[in-house]
Amino acid sequence: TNQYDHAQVQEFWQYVWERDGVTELPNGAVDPTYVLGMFPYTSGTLHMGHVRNYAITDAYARYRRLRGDDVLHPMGWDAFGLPAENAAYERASDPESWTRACIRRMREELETLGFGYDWSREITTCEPSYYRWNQWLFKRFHEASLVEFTGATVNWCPDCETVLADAQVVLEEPESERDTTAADGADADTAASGDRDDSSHGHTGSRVCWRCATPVEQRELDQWFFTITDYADELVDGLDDLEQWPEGVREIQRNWIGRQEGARLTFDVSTAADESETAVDVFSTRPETVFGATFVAISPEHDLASELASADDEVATFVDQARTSAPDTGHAARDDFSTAGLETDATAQNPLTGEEIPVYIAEYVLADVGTGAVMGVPGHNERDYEFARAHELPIETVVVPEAGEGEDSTDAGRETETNTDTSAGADTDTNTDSPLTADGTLALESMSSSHSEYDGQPSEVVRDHLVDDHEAIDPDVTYRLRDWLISRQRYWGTPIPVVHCEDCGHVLVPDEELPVELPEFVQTTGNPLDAAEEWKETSCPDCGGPAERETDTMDTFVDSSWYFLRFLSPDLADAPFDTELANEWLPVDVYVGGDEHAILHLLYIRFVTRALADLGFLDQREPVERLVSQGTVLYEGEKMSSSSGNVVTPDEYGAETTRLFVLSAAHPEQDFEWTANDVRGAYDLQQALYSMATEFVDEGETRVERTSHDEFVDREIDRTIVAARTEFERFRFHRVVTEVQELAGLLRQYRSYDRIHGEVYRRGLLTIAVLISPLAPHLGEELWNKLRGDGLVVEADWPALESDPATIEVDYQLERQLVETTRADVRDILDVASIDDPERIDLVVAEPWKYEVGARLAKAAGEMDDDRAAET
Ligand code: ANZ
Ligand code: ZN
Repeated sequence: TNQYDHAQVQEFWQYVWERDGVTELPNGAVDPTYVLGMFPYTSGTLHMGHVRNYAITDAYARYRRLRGDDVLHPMGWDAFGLPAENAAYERASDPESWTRACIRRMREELETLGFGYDWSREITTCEPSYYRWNQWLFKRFHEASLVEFTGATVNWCPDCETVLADAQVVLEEPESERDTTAADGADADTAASGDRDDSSHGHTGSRVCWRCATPVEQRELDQWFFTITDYADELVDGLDDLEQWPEGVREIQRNWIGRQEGARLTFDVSTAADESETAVDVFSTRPETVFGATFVAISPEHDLASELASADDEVATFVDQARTSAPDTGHAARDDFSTAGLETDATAQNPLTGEEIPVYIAEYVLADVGTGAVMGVPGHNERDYEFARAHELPIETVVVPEAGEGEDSTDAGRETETNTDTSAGADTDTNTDSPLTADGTLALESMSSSHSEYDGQPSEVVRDHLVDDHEAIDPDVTYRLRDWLISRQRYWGTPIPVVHCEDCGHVLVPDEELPVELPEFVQTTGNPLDAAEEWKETSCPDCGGPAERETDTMDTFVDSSWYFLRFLSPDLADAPFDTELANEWLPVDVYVGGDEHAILHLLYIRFVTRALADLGFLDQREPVERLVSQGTVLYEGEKMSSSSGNVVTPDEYGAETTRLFVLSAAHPEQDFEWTANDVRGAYDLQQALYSMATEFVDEGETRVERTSHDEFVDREIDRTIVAARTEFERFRFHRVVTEVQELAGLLRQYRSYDRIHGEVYRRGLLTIAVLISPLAPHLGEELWNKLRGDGLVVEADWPALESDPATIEVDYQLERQLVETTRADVRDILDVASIDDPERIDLVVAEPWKYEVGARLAKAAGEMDDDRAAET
C-alpha cells in the first residue's frame, strides 16, 4: 500500500541499524566530529524538551556522517540526585532501583525515536565505575588546593534537608507566576538538573528552594567547596574567544561572575573603648566619591564587628541577630536590602579629607563581597543613601553632572529609575531627593584647598589619579562569583572520599581504595549516610586509628562537569579519561542543550576543563567549541515538561512526525508552541514523500532521451543539495525541510507536465531521501530502499552534483545575497498587501522567481483595491 506504517517501519530500521552498528564510532576513527546533547536527568520519562534537544544533535550527527565524517554521538544518564531519593521514600523502595527503571524506560523511548547513538559508550553516573572518578577528581583538586573545607553560612532547605547552592535558591514570584517557576525547578531535565538562571539575585520576594519552593533558611555548617573563584578572571576572559557560543549565554556568564574593577581604600579606625588603632579596608567602584563619605559601614561578620561585640553587649546582640537574619549569604542583595544598622563607638578617618566619621555595623554590607566593608557615600550611592536617611546621616554631593549634559545626565546614572526627577538643577544645590549615581565632574568647592586640584575634573580622571597617587588607595577587583559549594547532606550522590580521624584530622582516602561506595540505602530521617553506622566506622589511612567517613555526598553537578570526557573511553579502568584521545578529540564540536543551563553546568564544565588542563591531564582549556542553546517547547503557553503534566508521548504520532515537527517548527534557539495542526503538517509531508516514491516505483514507464526540462530539473536538484548543506551547517533544519518540500513540488510539476525522464526523476527522489534522512531517518531508509533496493541511507554518501559545483555554488550564493537584500523590501510590500502568514512570506522571499512573487503581489494588491472599492 501507499500508506506509511510508522510503527512497523521504525522497528524494522532500528533493528537493521543496531545489527550493522551504523551509528557507532568506527574503530580507529581519527579526530571524529563530537556531537553531544546534554545528557538527561533520569527523571522517568522523556518530555518534548528532551526530544527536541536530541532530535537536533541526531540530525546534525547524521548529516556529518553523510558528509563522510566519523561521528561521536554518545548518550548517558545523569543518574544521581535528590528526586530519586524522594521517589524512593514515596514508593518505599530505593533510589537505585527507581533510577534503573527510569533509565530502562528512557532508553526505550530514545530508541523508539530512532536517535542514532553509539550505545557502546553509554555511561551512568551512579555506577561506582563512574563515580570513583568524581572521587579521583576531588583528590586531584585537593592536591592542587582547589578544595576547601570551611565553615560557611549556607542555604538550607528544611524540606529537602540539604544545603543548596546559591543558584538553587530562587525568588518566590507573585502567585500568578509561581506555577511556571516551580515547574522549571522541579523539572530537572538535562545535565544541569534544571537549575535556573540567576533569579536568586533579583531580591524582591522570599528566597525558596528551587525544587520544593520551601523557604530557605541560613545555617552555619562546615562544607566542602571547589574554589572556582581562582578561575574567575580566566573564565570571564575566555568568554571572548568562544565565538561559536550565543552571545546571550556569554553575557549571562559574565554577569554571574560579575567582575568589578575598583579600588581598595584604607580608613584608619580608632575605637573609643580602649583607644586602640586599627584599619578598615573598603572596596569601592567609585573611589573618587571618597570626598563625600560620611560614614563607614561594616558587615556583621566583619572582624571589627566581633571585636566591638566582645566589648559591648548592645553590639553583641545586634551582631548575633543580624547574622542569623542575613538576607543573603551570597551576592550583594542589590534591590532588596535592609537598612538595619547600629552605630558603634568607633570612628574612621577619611584618608583624603582627614575627617572623622562614624562606623556602623550594617546588614546591607555583605561579608563576602569586596572586603566586607564600605565607605558610605549617600550622595552618590543608592544603598548608602537609604541607609543615611534611615540613620539621619549627612548626605553630601561631591560629583555633579558634567556641564552641558543637561537633562540627559541621568541617563548615564546607574539607578535611573530613582533618578529621573532629580537631574534638573542638581548642580546648584546639595541634592537630597535621591543620589546622583552617574559619573560627572568633581565639585569640591567646600573642601580644604589641598584637594582643589581635583575640583572640576571628570570622575574617571580623578579615579585614576587617586589610585596612582594615594597610598591609602590601591586598585582592586571583586567578583560576584563565589566558590562552588559541593557538599550535600543526602544519600544519592558520590561519597566524598575523606575520613575524619581524631588525631590526623581530615585524611583523604588513598587512590587504591577508591571508589568509596555507597552503603545500602535505608529509609531514615535526615541523611541516610549518617545512619549507616557500620559504613561510617573505618580506620585512618594515615595512623590506623579509629576514624569516621565523611557523610556528605557531592553535588550532582560534579558528575556532569566532566562526563563529556568519559565518553571518549568509557571503560578505561585506570583513569577517568584518556589524555591522548582527549587532546585529539576535544573540544566537543557541537553541544546542544536547554538555555536554562547558561550558568552552573556550562560554567562548571569550563572550570573543570581548565583545572584539568592546569593539572596536566589535558591540553584544551575550553570544553565546547560550538554551543547551540535550544529554546523551550510550549504547550498552551506553558513549558512542556514532565512536572507540568503537559507531556505528549512521541509514539502517539510516530517518530518521524515528531522529529520533523520539532525540527521544522522553529530555529533551535527559539521557543515554539506544540500544536496539533502543525504536527499534522509534518505527518502529511511524510505521507506525501512516501507516496511519490511508491507511485514512481510502481509506474515504470519513463522517457530516456533528455530535454531541456531535464536540464532544468537536474540543476534544481543540485541547487537543493547545495542549499541543504548550508542550512544543515547553520542548524536551520526547517529550511532543509522547506528545500525538500520545494524539490518535491518541482518533481510533481515535472511529472504532470510531460512524461518524466526516469533517471532524473529517480535522482530527485533519492536526493530527497538522503537530505531528509538526518531529520527523519526511518522515512529516509524507506524511500532509499524503495528506490534503490539495497544499502542504507545512513551509510550513503552526500549526493553528488550533476553540474559544475562551482557554478551551482555561485548561483546559490547569489541567490542568498538576493534573498537577504530583498527580504526587507518584500516584507514591506507584503505588509501592505496584508499577507501575514510568516511561512508564506519566507517562501515567497526565499524563492522570488519560483513563486512568482510579482504575480502574487499584483493579485494581493488587486484584492486590496477590491476591498477598498467595496468599503467606499
Ligand atoms: C562607594 C560608592 C560610591 C560606591 C558610589 C558606589 C557608588 P555596584 O553598586 O553594584 O556598582 N560595596 C562594596 N562592598 C560591598 C559589600 N560588602 N556589601 C555591599 N556593598 C558593597 O557595586 C559596587 C559598590 O558596592 C561599591 O562601590 C560599594 O559602594 C558597594 F557613588 O563604594 B561603592
Ligand atoms: Zn589518623
